[in-house]
Amino acid sequence: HAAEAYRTDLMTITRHVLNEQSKYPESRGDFTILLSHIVLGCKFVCSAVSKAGLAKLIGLAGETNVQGEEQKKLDVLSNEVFVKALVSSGRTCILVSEEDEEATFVEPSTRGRYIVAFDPLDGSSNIDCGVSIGTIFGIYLVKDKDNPTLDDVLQPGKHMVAAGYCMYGSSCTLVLSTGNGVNGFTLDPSLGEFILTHPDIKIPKKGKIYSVNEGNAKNWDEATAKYVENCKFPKDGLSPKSLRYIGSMVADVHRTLLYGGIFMYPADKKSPNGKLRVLYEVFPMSYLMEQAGGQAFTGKQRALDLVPNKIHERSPVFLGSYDDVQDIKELYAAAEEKS
Ligand code: P6P
Repeated sequence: HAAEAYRTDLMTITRHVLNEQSKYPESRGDFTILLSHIVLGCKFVCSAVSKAGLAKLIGLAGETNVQGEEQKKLDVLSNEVFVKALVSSGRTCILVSEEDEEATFVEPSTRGRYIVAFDPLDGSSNIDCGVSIGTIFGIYLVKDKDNPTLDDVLQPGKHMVAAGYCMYGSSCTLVLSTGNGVNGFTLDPSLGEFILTHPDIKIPKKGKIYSVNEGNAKNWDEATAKYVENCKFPKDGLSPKSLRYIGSMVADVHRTLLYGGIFMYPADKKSPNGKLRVLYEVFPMSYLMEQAGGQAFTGKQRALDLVPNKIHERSPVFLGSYDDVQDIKELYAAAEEKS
């Protein structure tokens, strides 16, 4: 009966969010409408990414199509789809995209109260070899929708009202938090709906996996080097951790969220602020980790306390299982005391 009930009581992402929003009597359904447009963008990208390999096979990608137009790169195409979907939702007033140098201020006539910072297709360099890639987004509320300014965007991540990612892999999985925990939805292509498949995700308190690009080891600072050393040669006789590094943030973070462990993109001598972008990579993933019972650290402070000065600012990040991140926080604190 449970299986039958499950099949007939379809908990779609829209229904799930409506249930959550009903807890706020003042909510006017704006967030639900905004989310439905983000979901539309994810469905488009899921479809385009799954064809990308095929397109390359039949020689479409990078060539001119039947109208003689240059086939757009998938990340550019995805960005255009998300920007158009978000503007047409009538619920946004500022958009920050990894693909656009400047923030987009929506026309007053179609402006809403939400700010969306997003990476439309993170890890897109991995498309050609079939590695999972993803869309990452963070959502803020504007202070005064009649006078939106960049200050509304340059806010600490703890002011976000929602964050999520959609991973385009063996299946299309959307992981979302609106501040009451984390839920995962999987696209059922036969319905064209995201169905709740991972309710109330909690990250294990401690994990057995560390995830970092060891190729940068030469340039790491002392605390990171010490932490990775402890993962490989544990002092307390515990077994070493496994190294898993896909090189696509959404895939590495999704595995960390479900299996536990730590994902790191540390600062190094070459890039003192690391590589990952604050507004649409570090903040959304840090928000999700905290909502799932984990934590996120920049090497200096709680990631969500960081106040960005520029919309494409970078920050080092260590995120994942609470205890694993705590271990590296203690190593940074000790290094701080010595300095
Ligand atoms: P590296 C992909 O290019 C990306 O932005 C993230 O998705 C990923 O975590 C990171 O860069 C990988 O960077 O330097 O290890 O190749």
